[in-house]
Amino acid sequence: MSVAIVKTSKFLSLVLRHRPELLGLTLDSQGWVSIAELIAAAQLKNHTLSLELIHEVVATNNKKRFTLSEDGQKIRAAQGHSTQQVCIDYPALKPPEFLYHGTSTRFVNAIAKNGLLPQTRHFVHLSADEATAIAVGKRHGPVVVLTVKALVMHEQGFLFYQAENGVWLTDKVPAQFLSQAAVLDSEG
Ligand code: HQG
Repeated sequence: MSVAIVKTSKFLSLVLRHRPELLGLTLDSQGWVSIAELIAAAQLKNHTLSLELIHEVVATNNKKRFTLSEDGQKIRAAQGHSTQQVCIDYPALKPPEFLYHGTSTRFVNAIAKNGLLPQTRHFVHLSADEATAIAVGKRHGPVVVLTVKALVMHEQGFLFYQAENGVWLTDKVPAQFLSQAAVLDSEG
């Protein structure tokens, strides 16, 4: 993947998930912003952004981080938001029996005590498979994969959502629904 694509993907993550105000942009409550406005706002701050570049990032992104609106006029981050401008109404779904969360060994004690919390993001992010959870956890250091008893939680009234890129979301996971699936070192 080209340097320009990776750079643009990181820039779009920053603006569409965390700091739209850096470009003077306002996202709507569902996270959408007009692509034309985004390009113009970026240009004012000397960031090169074009429709072609945006389309290439959306199409090639390994995690499908960005979604275009049906009419192609708007873009949003599929998940991962921290900005208070956004509160996406994801449809609630019945989860599979188990979901997975990859994290660092250094967070394990706090998670055993307090459960999984969204921290700076709007939701706790969960993966459908262990391999993905390992990749997510590795970003933070030596990995622990936690198994979440998602269906039991659902039966007890906890809500689960799935972003359009397949990432599962929930508000919190109390510790009693967690168990340790695997421990790997950060190279593992
Ligand atoms: C940990 C990436 C202490 C949690 C990924 C995680 C994902 C606690 C860290 C998406 C805790 C937050 C999200 C508690 C949770 N005490 N630590 N009670 N509860 N934590 O990055 O899930 O590449 O905000 O385990 O692929 O790692 O950006 O969340 O380690 O889908 O597209 O606090 O971001 O996607 O870290 O990753 P993050 P995450 P992108």
